[in-house]
Amino acid sequence: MKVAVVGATGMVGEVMLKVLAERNFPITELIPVASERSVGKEIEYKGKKYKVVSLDTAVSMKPEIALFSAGGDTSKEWAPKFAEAGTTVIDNSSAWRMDPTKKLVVPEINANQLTKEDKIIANPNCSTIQMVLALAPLHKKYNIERIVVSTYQSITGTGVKAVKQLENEYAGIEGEMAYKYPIHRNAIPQIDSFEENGYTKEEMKMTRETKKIMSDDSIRVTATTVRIPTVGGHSESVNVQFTNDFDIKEVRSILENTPGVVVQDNIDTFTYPMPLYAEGKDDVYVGRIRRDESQDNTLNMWIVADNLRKGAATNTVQIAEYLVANGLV
Ligand code: A2P
Ligand code: 11C
Repeated sequence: MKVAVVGATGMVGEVMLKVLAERNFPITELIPVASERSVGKEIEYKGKKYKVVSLDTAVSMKPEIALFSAGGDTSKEWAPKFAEAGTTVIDNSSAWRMDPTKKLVVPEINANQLTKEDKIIANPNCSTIQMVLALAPLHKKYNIERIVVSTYQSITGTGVKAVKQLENEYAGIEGEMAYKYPIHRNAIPQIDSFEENGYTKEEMKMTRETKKIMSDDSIRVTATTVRIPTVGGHSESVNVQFTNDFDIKEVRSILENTPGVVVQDNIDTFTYPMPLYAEGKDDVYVGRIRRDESQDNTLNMWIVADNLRKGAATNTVQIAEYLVANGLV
């Protein structure tokens, strides 16, 4: 497979390269792509050096697959050009997610919707992926009516400039700010810009993308998304109300048998997921599983995953793996 990684010098792009190498993705030719300012720069893949090329050059090289993580504007403009050249694009930006002609895929849930005709495939938002991976099997069994989610999100979701801001704050150096406020010793209840309804874009992504991935518009979702000074992954407090009652042991067993989910839940040993320990891992960790005693058929849980891995790079690579395994590219 000839594979282009668009945004190869970025935070997610770098993890994409790492994940491709780790999983031994069948690459015959790697094409790292970034902005004009990075053309000619070298990146390393499996111990070999590769020169970064421009988007124009990459299109003309006609890769079979292009993994995109270079921002929404780049995706909007360039994904159709790759698709036109016969490349299948898997896009990690928000550009195509809610386009009704594009599939929004978490492989464990809905990769079976993919066909050869899908030339631009959307990868969901990180905070959505980890939540739906744990909720999809429970929805199948008990039918979700409503989700109330609050997030505690890693600064790596913002990119290198946020990591730099936190480092500067630790060191007491004044520098460029990724956020409107200090992030060290803080919690910022705003991720992305505000929409007219008073919710942030991140909150509305969790609402809209969840319905699309689960193919169920009747699921009601309300989210509050918060940035905290962590780096290992996003954490989520999820309260979910089902139509049907559940047995907590059965819930645990369903989650334990869900590919990609790892249950870390033992209050006797103080075992629960935390971003410090999720960092660098591909799994979605679930703990603090307990009945909401204030309301019927309602469950509380705590979900943690590395936002750069399953939340972005790993999910994208898994989509590519599915395409290859099923002869769709
Ligand atoms: P570059 O390193 O040349 O700026 P991050 O989200 O971590 O900032 O990374 C964004 C990635 O997307 C980088 O690899 C960046 O390349 C790339 N990128 C940003 N803007 C463009 C663009 N207009 N065309 C191609 N790649 C872009
Ligand atoms: C964050 N979820 O943590 C965002 C980053 O739509 O892919 C990813 C934004 C997106 O800030």
